[in-house]
Amino acid sequence: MSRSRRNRSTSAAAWLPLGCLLLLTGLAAQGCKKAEPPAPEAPPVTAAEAEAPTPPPAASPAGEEITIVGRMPIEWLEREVKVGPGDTILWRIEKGKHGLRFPVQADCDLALATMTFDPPLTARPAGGCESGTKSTAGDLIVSAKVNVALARDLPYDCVIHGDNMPGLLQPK
Ligand SMILES: [Cu+2]
Repeated sequence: MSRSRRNRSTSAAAWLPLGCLLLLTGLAAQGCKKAEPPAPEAPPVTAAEAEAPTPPPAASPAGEEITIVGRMPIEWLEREVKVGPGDTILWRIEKGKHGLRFPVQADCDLALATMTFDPPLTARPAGGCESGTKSTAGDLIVSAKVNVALARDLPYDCVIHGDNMPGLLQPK
């Protein structure tokens, strides 16, 4: 059985060069090459389909400006805030003296890996990182441009008031 099949295919294959020769004697040497592999023309279609989903990411840069104010009695008014790539977070003073603090090193690491702080945060001797402090109403403590989506909730608190003044950034 298998032998006869082989013989058939061999004989069929033997005919192809003949067809090529016939074409070669005519104009189209390339026409013969195209006739041999019909399969290679299929992949380009899937490649074109794969290119289609790319446009959406370009639309994300239009982020929003999110303000979080520190005030007295001690609190971040916007205690839980959802943020995403393209957003800019502004920590401002309403009343009292406050600063942004990530007291846990892993949270500081996540913050620095996903956002650009202006002015830059500084390392704390006890671990984590923090901004400077401000105390005049309306003053900007620090801003953070979100570059990458958060993979989890990101807690922070206050340089002056510590964990009595908790805040939370959440992924959108
Ligand atoms: Cu505070």
